[in-house]
Amino acid sequence: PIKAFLFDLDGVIVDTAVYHYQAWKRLANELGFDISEEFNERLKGVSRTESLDIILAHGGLTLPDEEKLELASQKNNWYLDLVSRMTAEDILPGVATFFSQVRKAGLQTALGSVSKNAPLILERIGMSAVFDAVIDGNKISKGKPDPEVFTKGAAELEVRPAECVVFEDAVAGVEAGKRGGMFVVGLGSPEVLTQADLVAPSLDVLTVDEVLAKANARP
Ligand code: G16
Ligand code: MG
Repeated sequence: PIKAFLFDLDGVIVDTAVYHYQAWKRLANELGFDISEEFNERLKGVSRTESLDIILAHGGLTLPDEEKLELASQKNNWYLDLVSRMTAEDILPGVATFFSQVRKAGLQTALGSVSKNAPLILERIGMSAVFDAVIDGNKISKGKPDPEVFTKGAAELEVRPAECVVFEDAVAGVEAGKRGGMFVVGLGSPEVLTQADLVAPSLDVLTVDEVLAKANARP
């Protein structure tokens, strides 16, 4: 049976995905090209350095490592500027209700984010003490779609992957959960999150009982 829920941060708990997109778009524009919202799907759940590589390839640019480091830190500064203005009001609709159901159901929780800024964001939105385990970009060596961020979460909670449900909004994150051997709830569009076991537009329209029923019925 399912014992733990593992949550992605950006796009699941808060909509920082929009801030990442704004900051990357600004960087691309300064480099003389543009990125679309559709292109941005490829960046979701992907680490900062890998995201930059994908963007530079898109713009047809090859740059030396020092310059790439500078661009990545430039992007992060713009991003942090947006994050610093966040409050509990930025928590996505349905999250609070969903977490109270999670607690009532006696499930364990972990955060599984490849963001190095995850602890700061949790603090800004007042959710630092909510998770039983926090796995973020500072604790992992491989970003999504590698399953490391979720398998480490399961290990810290002392549960098996088959006892976990992952909540993800990104293609790379859904793949990470599936490769980790977990039941994956995709939050977004079924056309995009094709690998997910269950897809819903957001946590707002899901109940813990419904997720548990579907995940526990998995063959
Ligand atoms: C998030 C975002 C990605 C971002 C990555 C690294 O992952 O979805 O777009 O590139 O973190 O973030 P940072 O630059 O803050 O270290 P997740 O796993 O929370 O969706
Ligand atoms: Mg995400």
